[in-house]
Amino acid sequence: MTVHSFQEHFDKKIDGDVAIEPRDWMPDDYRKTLIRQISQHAHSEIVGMLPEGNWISRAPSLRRKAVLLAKVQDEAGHGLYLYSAAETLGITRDELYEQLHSGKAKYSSIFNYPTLTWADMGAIGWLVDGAAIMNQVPLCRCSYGPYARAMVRVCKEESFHQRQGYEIMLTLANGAPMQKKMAQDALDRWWWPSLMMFGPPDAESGNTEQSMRWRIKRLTNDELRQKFIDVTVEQANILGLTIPDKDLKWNEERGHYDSGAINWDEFWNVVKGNGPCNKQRLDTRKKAWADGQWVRDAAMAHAEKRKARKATAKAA
Ligand code: FAQ
Repeated sequence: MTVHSFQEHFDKKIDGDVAIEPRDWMPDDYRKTLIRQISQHAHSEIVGMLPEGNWISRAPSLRRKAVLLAKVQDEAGHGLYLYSAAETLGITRDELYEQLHSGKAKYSSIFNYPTLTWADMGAIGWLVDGAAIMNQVPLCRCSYGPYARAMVRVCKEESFHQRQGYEIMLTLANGAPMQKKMAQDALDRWWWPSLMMFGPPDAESGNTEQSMRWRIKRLTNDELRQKFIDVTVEQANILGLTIPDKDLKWNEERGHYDSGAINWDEFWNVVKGNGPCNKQRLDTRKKAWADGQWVRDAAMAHAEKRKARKATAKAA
């Protein structure tokens, strides 16, 4: 088969919605785009454990602590599925970690904001997991098989996360005036960064057009952001909380909410590493990696010893 016919075969599969699997031929740029997106996604799950991990020891009850602990563990699991999916494309786990630790690889902007009160656990579950689900449900139909399959399980778990967050918000919003104030304050701080999670506006998104053609992305950044706004406004109404956007208004003609302008300077500043917690988050990940060196050394020593013992037994 010539490269030309490999390409034709690949295009046919994409057009026919047949999944591309690790051993199939694929264009270099398709592989590169997938490694970039899946690894950014994996790093986001792992770094995303930090803002919530910060509150495990301060959860207001044993029940809340157990639920939060389980949620944060789930995020670690998501990171591991996603690193495994990226590895099927020919990159090693060590290379992926190196890219994160050196600052070469991106992770979601949202995790560079601080978690100041318990209500932030509610806001993250409700808004951040809510936005993640909105983005990830279409990824269950991504053209690359291992990524699409990982997303199915991730989305199921994210739904539980979203509900636990919403339930925290509901409890606070129906609690004492001070609790309701805390919930509103968390919404005020997390609303705009959550909208930024979907990425830059379509006109400025360098990857969307090609990723849509390859059926990696099924909806554009702006389409997903709009869907998220439309469902979340209704949820805020039920909570009796106010979305911090004075331009938010139902548009009968469009059948969608119109919303105010997003501060894209803030977004790019965070993406470039200058958000409130970028340095702290990366330092924590690098320290965790360095602190785990003895575990990796011990595992390697154990494996070497077993190998040597097996070789001796075979020779005897
Ligand atoms: N933050 O051309 P586009 C979660 C970058 S998981 C930082 O539009 P694309 C679970 C982008 O990489 C959250 N960087 O890019 C959880 C590109 O730069 P590059 C993560 C961003 O890939 C919940 C440049 O800007 N989810 O939350 C961001 O077509 C709670 C231009 O952008 C995923 O990763 C951003 N927000 O679309 C965990 C989902 N947005 O690489 C713990 C999978 C864009 O060219 C607790 N990823 N950039 O140098 C995607 O769907 C896509 O990659 C997008 C971006 C939509 C994020």
